[in-house]
Amino acid sequence: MAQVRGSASVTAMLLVLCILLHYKIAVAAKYTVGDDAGWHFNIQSWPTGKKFLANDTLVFNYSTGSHSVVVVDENGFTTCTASGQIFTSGKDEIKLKKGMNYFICGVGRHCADHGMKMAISAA
Ligand SMILES: *[C@@H]1O[C@H](CO)[C@@H](O)[C@H](O)[C@H]1NC(C)=O
Ligand SMILES: *[C@@H]1O[C@H](CO)[C@@H](O)[C@H](O)[C@H]1NC(C)=O
Ligand SMILES: [Cu+2]
Repeated sequence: MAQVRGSASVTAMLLVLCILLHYKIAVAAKYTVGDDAGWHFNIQSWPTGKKFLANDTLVFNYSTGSHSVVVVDENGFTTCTASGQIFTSGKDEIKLKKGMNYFICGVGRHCADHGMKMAISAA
């Protein structure tokens, strides 16, 4: 009898674990761009090796006025043309869309001269 109850609770635990894992996979993640260093010069390689999903949120952390975040298209990314939705709060939260997402800094020549640009592919 104890044997049966034991295996029943193991089954129940496995079931809960499966549900939790499934839930975790379905829930969108939040990333601070550049980790502790924040949104800074030469950020281009920060996304390398990370797996992003549509609806994940990026937090761009920087001191207000030093930088900005402009959501651009591929051309804006390539040519460092800051035309698109601009964020300037220093704590900007932007949700990734499925496919390619491009971000550049709109301040001075940070994009062109300091690699302050980032391309992220979200599955
Ligand atoms: C992202 O969020 C939108 C709106 O909440 C939802 O319709 C869509 O299915 C989500 N996409 C993914 C891949 O989770
Ligand atoms: C944002 O950056 C500031 C310093 O610039 C730092 O103190 C703070 O911990 C950062 N916040 C996050 C969530 O990384
Ligand atoms: Cu900048």
